[in-house]
Amino acid sequence: MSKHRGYPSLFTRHPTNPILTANDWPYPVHSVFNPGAVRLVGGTTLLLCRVEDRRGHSHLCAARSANGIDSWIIDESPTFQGDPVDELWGVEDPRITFMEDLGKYAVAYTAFTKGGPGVALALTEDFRKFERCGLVMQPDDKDAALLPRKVDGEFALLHRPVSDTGAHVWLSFSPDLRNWGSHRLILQARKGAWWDANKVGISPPLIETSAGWLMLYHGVRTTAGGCLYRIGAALFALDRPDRCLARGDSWIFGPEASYETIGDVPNVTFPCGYTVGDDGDTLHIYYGAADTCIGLATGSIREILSWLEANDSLTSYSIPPPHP
Ligand code: BMA
Repeated sequence: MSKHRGYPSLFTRHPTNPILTANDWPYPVHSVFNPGAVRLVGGTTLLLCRVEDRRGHSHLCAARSANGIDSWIIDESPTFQGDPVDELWGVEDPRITFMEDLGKYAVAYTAFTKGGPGVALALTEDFRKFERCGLVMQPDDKDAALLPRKVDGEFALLHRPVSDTGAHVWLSFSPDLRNWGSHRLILQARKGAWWDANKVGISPPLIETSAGWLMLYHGVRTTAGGCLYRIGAALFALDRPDRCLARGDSWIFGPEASYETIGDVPNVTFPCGYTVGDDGDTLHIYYGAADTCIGLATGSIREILSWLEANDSLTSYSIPPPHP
């Protein structure tokens, strides 16, 4: 494993990054970033990209590639647009989960409503036709993803509501994907000088491993020069996804390359999707860089888990107690 400033590099940027930019789009767009990702049956990688137009409104557009790196086939027009009334300022930051019981993909996304950003869900089998579930978490709430199967008979949704106490990751449960309750605080933003003080949110959906659900989450550091969006790791129990087993002390991926440090919003690395290679270990994260373009970085699930074990900081902040 290579090192950067003495720290292990858990992710390697693809040499052709950024792999997708606005210039690749078949119709006029301002920027493309924060894609959800999935490997379809047959191996094709599908990215559901957030695409921003010159009004500042976003829609989602699908790009497909056999190798997940290049030769993308991009839909000729927007794939999924905001509902003109309920999502009038657009749809952002999709996270895709294949729902084992439903045999469908669920897309959790940020719906920009008149009341601010909230969490909405849609189901699809082919990323061409969508069944909208509408807003499931009212504003201010974003950074949502479903778990692929029910926990104790209920669907489980990670999301990030904002309150006076900060922006933390919550887990909520539903019998039908529409009515949500049994809310649990599962990952708190730290305080003070920490890289993930005050504001955290999941990045891609949780990654199932033999050790537990691996969460890659973003932490936001507010500085005099603007916000820094970096990625850290935590682990949750497979049968009790509200129970945090480990949390890394430092970030493991952050803005360094010029396309990550320069753009509409500088110093942002924001993955919303991942795929896993045929070996079951190679992890590809697809991320928005500086809210402008899309990068690909590759790591090893095994190495991230070993790093987490060696750099676990659970003792240095307060974890919410597991539910009885
Ligand atoms: C977050 C989200 C992301 C965005 C990031 C940096 O709050 O809105 O869509 O990439 O800010 O601007």
